[in-house]
Amino acid sequence: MNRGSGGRVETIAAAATAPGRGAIGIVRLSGPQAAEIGRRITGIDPTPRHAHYAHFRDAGGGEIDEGLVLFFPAPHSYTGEDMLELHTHGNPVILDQLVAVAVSLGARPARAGEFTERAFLNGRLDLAQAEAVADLIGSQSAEGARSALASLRGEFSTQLREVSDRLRRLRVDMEALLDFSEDDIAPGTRERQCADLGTLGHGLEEILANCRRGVVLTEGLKVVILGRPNAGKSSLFNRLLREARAIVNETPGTTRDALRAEMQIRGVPVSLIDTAGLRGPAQAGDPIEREGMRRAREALAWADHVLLVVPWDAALNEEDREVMAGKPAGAQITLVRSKIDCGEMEPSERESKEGWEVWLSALTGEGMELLERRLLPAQEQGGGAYTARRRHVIGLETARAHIVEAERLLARNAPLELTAEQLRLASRHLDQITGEYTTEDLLGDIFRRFCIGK
Ligand SMILES: Nc1nc2c(ncn2[C@@H]2O[C@H](COP(=O)(O)OP(=O)(O)OP(=O)(O)O)[C@@H](O)[C@H]2O)c(=O)[nH]1
Ligand SMILES: [Mg+2]
Repeated sequence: MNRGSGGRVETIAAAATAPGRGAIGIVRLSGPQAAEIGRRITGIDPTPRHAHYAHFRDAGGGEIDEGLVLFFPAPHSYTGEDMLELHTHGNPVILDQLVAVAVSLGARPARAGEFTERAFLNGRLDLAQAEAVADLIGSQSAEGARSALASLRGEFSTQLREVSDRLRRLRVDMEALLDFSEDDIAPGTRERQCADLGTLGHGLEEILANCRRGVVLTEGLKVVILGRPNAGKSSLFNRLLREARAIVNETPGTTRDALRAEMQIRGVPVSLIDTAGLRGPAQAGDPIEREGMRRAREALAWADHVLLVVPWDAALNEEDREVMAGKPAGAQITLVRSKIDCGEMEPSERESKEGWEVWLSALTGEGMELLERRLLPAQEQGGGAYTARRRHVIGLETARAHIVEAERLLARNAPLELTAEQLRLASRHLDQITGEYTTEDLLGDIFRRFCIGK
């Protein structure tokens, strides 16, 4: 990817500072010709990592600007290649001219994210760290920036590698047993391995919780309210917003459109959507209602967190199961057992076989703080927060599912090959997060979202 058609590593150039005017603007070059191009522009043979004052000239000797030139030889540079920085006055016209001169001398304009991509390809950063660079630049709050820095320093990657290493060791142990007959395996071995898997699963669970918080810090939270007609969806929407935005009425099918509102929970931006539900009272009778259902379905596909509202005294129905099955990968779901004031029940939070439940009343407001905490768990003091992406959450969830399956197989005395295969798959999904195992598509997807010069 670094190479031109001749297989040679190309030298790339781009303005590294934000577009617009400022006191200082920086053009960066990376690649084998960086030093030579720098010499042609400045007439200076720079000492590594020293700032030199220089005049910057075009190929015909015309002066463009004056400023500083810095040289960072490979491998101790951001990209791991020879890098050169030209610090000039922060005018886009000057920066464009300098990039053009560099290009006339053999460099090519860098693609979006290409500096960071090279840093990854040269082993300076792993993939999660490279993503943290973008998060650190893009973060909108001090907490967001802090957690991006933690990821950039590798705290997230280290935790992942620990789990991945333990998985690998367990798999090696297991594969070593394949050569023995069942009678030769020491008693208690399976039990011990089962327990080890359980511990691993818990470790992963913790990383996953941190990751979810990280995604929310980076991207905000998208919450979608679904449930049968009259379940109390709009009442819940209004209560969360603390204003009577949606119409509430005892007639089933009151809400026909999807309503979106923006709010904050403890400083984190939350987009909240109230819907008509997936089925509606007349079941796709009139076209307006049908459109409402379609919009509800669309909202479901977009959710980070689904609030499935079911009156406290009702059993789950087919529509509820449809919502559960339609939840996007990586999203969470909370079963809101509504209208508890009607049954004079206490607000509570519990885990059932259907998942997490919060029992509340949108009418009285009882239990709402439980729901808010469920949507956005409080950050423990000094708890290891780091930024994360949706793809990390999906990777971790998939890895966890393979570990759960491995545990199940082990407990049922299934052939060890099958268990070992589940562990191999779990490792692979973890390795995809740090980029130890990766594909061109994934890399393109990640780095093309950076801006030029990063
Ligand atoms: N007692 C009590 N009534 C509630 C509560 N929440 C909603 N209701 C009532 O239940 C009825 C339906 O409430 P909505 O919030 O409109 O329900 P919905 O799910 O949005 O209904 P549709 O939009 O028609 O699908 C209204 O009469 C509300 O006043 C609650 O917590 N307690
Ligand atoms: Mg409604």
